Amino acid sequence: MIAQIRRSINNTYEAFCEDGRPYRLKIKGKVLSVPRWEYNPIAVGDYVEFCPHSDSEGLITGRLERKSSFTRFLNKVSLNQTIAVNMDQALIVSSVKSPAFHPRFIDRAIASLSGCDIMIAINKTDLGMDEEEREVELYESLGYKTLLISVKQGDISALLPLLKGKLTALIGPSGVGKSSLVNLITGSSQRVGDISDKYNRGKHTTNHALFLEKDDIRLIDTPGIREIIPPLEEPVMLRDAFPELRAIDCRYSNCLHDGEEGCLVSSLVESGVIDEGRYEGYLSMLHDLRGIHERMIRNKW
Ligand SMILES: Nc1nc2c(ncn2[C@@H]2O[C@H](COP(=O)(O)OP(=O)(O)OP(=O)(O)O)[C@@H](O)[C@H]2O)c(=O)[nH]1
Ligand SMILES: [Mg+2]
Ligand SMILES: [Zn+2]
Repeated sequence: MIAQIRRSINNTYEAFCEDGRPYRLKIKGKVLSVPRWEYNPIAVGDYVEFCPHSDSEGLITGRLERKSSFTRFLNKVSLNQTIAVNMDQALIVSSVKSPAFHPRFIDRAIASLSGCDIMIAINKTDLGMDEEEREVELYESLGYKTLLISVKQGDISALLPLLKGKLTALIGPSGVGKSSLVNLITGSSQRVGDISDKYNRGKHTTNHALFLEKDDIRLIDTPGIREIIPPLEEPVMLRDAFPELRAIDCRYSNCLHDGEEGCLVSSLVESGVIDEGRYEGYLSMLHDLRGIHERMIRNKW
């Protein structure tokens, strides 16, 4: 039988079967063959094969191929952690003022997504917007659908039609209002948290990913992430997460735009065609990725 994972807690997975019946599933020993660089074999959104041993419990025997994923590198264990999979689209949620708008987080989230469309929502517009507007225009010009919303004021009408008929993963730092948005849309009552006075950050209220739905809107709420390191992969894949860097026609098609001879990037950054903040964010991620690769080789991983 096949079921889709809705939530995972302590190696127990809540899933819904094709006929809508809920099951609690566990993984049997080491039967799942997953790449050794994966931290968690099963993520919310996964379709799994399982053997039922009652009408509500069973053992997972396999994982079906994923069409999309949100995965980051988990530094403390040096493995890729997958947070949500099989979504049609990701909604990267950011806020203004509290917590402050953080475009470099958005870039890192984009680089950690694959196989799905990406939209960006700027929440808490009731707190007022000023210098953030320029950044929002930048993402629009790069081809990302960008929405200004205020969950507090119930102002999400531009967003709602874009969620219909789709599975959408909500991704963003702690405290930007992901769970508040999910509650508003689905009528659920997940816990929402305060913003710390000292750090102007959320308090990591949601602690695991969760699948919720209302009518034909299906959502995956995820825990706020402080630090995203894109997953361990080829550096050129990181470059390709930046549409403006992917499009540069340098002498070598695999040019990483990091000081290579004949690379065109520096003149494009200087003339303002490419946003300097995004480019520097890219270099910082490239640097992270190279450091991780070197550490892996040194440790004969
Ligand atoms: N001013 C304002 N506050 C909002 C808005 N939306 C949510 N909040 C508040 O922001 C705080 C954090 O909201 P949450 O929904 O818990 O944020 P989250 O993104 O789920 O946070 P984590 O679960 O920690 O990742 C709460 O105090 C909400 O009431 C909004 O549109 N405007
Ligand atoms: Mg939350
Ligand atoms: Zn180049």
